[in-house]
Amino acid sequence: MPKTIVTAAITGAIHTPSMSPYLPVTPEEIAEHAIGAYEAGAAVAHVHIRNPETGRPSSDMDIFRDVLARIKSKCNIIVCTTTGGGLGMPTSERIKVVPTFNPELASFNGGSVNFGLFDIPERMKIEEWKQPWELEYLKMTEDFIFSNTFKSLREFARAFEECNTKPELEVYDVGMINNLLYLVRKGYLKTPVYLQFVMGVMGGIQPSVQNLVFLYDTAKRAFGDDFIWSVCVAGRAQIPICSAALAMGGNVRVGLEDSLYLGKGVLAKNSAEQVEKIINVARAMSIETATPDEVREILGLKGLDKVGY
Ligand code: KMH
Ligand code: ZN
Repeated sequence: MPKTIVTAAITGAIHTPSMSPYLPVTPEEIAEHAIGAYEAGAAVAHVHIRNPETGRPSSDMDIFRDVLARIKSKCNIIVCTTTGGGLGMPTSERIKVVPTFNPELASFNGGSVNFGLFDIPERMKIEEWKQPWELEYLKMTEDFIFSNTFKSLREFARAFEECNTKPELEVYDVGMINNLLYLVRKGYLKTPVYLQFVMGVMGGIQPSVQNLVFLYDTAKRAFGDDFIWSVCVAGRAQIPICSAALAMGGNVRVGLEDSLYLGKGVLAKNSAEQVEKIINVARAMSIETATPDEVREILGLKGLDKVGY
C-alpha cells in the first residue's frame, strides 16, 4: 500500500483575523506554522500570503518570497503555492507566483464557483471585527464568481507547463472533473493528474461519504488509474471526511485554511495540531504517511533544487 500524503493548508483566504487569534498572518507566522506542520508529519504545505498589517489575502511577490525563503531555510517540506489567491484577485495576479518562483507544486482551480463566504459572519456570531475589510470581503461573495474559465484554465496550464510546476487540481464540484479531463484530452495537462477534492465550500459539493465516493468514482471513470487524489473539507467535517478518505486509500489535507477548529468549540492553535490528529487516525488504520521526498517520488515533482526561491 503506498504511503499517504498529508498536506497542511496554512492560512488560506477564507478565514479572516477576527475568526481566530491563531490564524497566521505575517510571513514569520505563516512560515512558522508551515514548519510546525512539517515537524508534525505533513509533507506538503499549501501556502497563501496575507498583508502583515491587515491580514487581508495578498499577491505581493516580496511577501511570498519572504515566506518561501523562511520555510526553505528550515525544512524540505514541499510548498504548494496558491494560484487561487484571495477572493476578488484578478487571474493575472493569481498566476504570478508560478513564473516568479517556479514552485514544485501549485494549486490549479478546476472551474468557476460562486465561492460563498457570506453566511460565515452569522454562523460564527463574531461580535467585533478587528479589520475594516473583513465583513465586506465575506459579504460580497454572495454575488461573486471565483472565475476559472476554460480560457484561463488553458492559460494557467501553459504557465505550469513552462515552469515544470505540478498542478494540484482543486475540484469544488463533480463537473470540474470533466473540465480537467478536457484539458488532459487536449494535451494541456499531463497524467497522472493530482486531484484535490475540496468539499464544503458553499457553492460547491457538500461533505459526505456518499459525495466523496461519487467524486472518486467519477474521477476513476474519467482517468482510469491515471490519477492520485486527496481530499480537504471546509468546516467541521474536516477530520471525519479525511478519515473516510484514508479508509478509501486516499490522501488528506488539513489546516487552518479549511477549518479553524480542532474539535467541537476548540480552536486549533495551528495546522500542526490538525496534522497530528489525522496522523493518529492514519496510524490507527496502520497507514503510513509519506515524507516530502517520498511525495516528490509519488507525484513526480522536479525537486527542491529546481525551484526559483
Ligand atoms: N482562494 C480561494 C478562492 C487555492 O488556493 O487555489 C480558493 C483557494 C484555492 O484557496
Ligand atoms: Zn488555498
